[in-house]
Amino acid sequence: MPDPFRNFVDGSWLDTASGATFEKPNPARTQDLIGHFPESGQEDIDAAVTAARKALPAWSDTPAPQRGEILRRIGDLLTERKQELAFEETREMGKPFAETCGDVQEAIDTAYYAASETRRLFGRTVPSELPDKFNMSIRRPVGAVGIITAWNFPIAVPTWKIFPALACGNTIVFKPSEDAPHSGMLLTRLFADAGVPAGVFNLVQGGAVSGAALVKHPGIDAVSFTGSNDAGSNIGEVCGRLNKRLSLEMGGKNAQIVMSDADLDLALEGVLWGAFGTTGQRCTATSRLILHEAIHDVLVERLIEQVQKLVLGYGNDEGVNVGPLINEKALEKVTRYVEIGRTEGATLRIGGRRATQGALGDGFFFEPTLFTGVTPQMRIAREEIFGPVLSVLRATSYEEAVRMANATRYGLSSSIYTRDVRLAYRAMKDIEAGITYINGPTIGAEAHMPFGGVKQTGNGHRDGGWEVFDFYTETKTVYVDYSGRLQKAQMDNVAS
Ligand code: UN1
Repeated sequence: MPDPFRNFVDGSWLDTASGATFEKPNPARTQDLIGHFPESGQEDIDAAVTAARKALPAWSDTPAPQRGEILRRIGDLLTERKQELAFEETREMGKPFAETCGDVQEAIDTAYYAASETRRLFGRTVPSELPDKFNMSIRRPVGAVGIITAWNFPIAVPTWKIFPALACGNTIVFKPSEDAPHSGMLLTRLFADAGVPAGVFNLVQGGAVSGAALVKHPGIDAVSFTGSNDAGSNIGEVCGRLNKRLSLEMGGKNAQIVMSDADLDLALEGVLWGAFGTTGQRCTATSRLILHEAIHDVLVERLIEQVQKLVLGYGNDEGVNVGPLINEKALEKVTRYVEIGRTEGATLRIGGRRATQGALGDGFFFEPTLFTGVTPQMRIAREEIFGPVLSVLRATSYEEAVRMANATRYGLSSSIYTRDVRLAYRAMKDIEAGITYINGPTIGAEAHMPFGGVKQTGNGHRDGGWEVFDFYTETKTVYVDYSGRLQKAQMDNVAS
């Protein structure tokens, strides 16, 4: 029998009050049912938030380095269970085993990084205007935090949020995506085994209704969300009304630019990985390739050759490069966008259909797809598809390439391949994105670097890196007057 697929509240595995559940299949072999998972309602969310609030005083009073010790144990357990977690993650969400190993590794890196930061949660000391007075800022936890994440990095992305939140002394209610509930559950079991005290971390499973109940719950002080722009904007409205701190990490339409002087072998490898890794289902996936006209045709031909060689299949099988899409809805969406591309007048060069040969027919597989002749006005050049569809645009100059790259409402990741150091430095400032890679693909963010986007990708916060610790702490400004008398700032220190 697999582990009970329940919520985890106040240190116990619980069924929902209503008994409602949802099913989760393996997207590569839809007859393989991962399990039935709880569909949480208001009562379940209430219980989880109550537990998180109850656990808050003791956890926030625990010395930060002791919280760090628990994070280190979590890192050790993730390391021990890496293979098992990766296998189950692939079974649940489809990307190849090597990629899910990378996903777990990202969580391991984040655990050790957050653990080390618990010895470094710096405040500041600043001179006072007045004599015998000491000014400083210290960090306090924000409180009980609601964390809602997507399914495509079901181990790494939750931990980008959970580990720094715990390091800073917050307690958590976590709602994973309903497309990756098992990974959320396995992660939770590991936290419990590492000695996270009861109530400090709570898991509630479910879909949009559970998520909405969590976001608007008065006991939740801050929300961190990774997912679609539609869901994120709704969450933003609610948090705006309720004055809750909110971090949003949403869509992307990331471009790789290749200039005429680029190392073409490197650029080719980069775009293959950036566009078709994770079946294009990363918010950082390369969905536009902007080629300088001098190398356009040769690179497109070479790319088509390589795309033909990609092996589709169940990610836990040897030799598979590209897994399935996550569900039927994703399949419909990607199919629709291929139709849109055709209607808009782009040229479909390869792919464009559901893949159904042999065993692929049992899953949500889609052929890696390439459009050329794409112009910046086309919807396939502007809208997030979240699948293995790459739109190729032709540019006559660096300036035009950058204009094309910026012609989208998103601004997450970006890349330029060039050997010209001047262009590389210009691109760092000219491309409107939270992340720019020079001579690397648009994917591959590291755990200890800030991660996030500009424009409609986010709302100004960053996951990962040192900046995330600002999101999970409130600044408390402290004045210590040791003069023994009343000193009036702005009056006692300035001659009339
Ligand atoms: C995401 O797609 O939500 O940089 C995260 C990358 C990964 C993380 C992607 N390390 O592509």
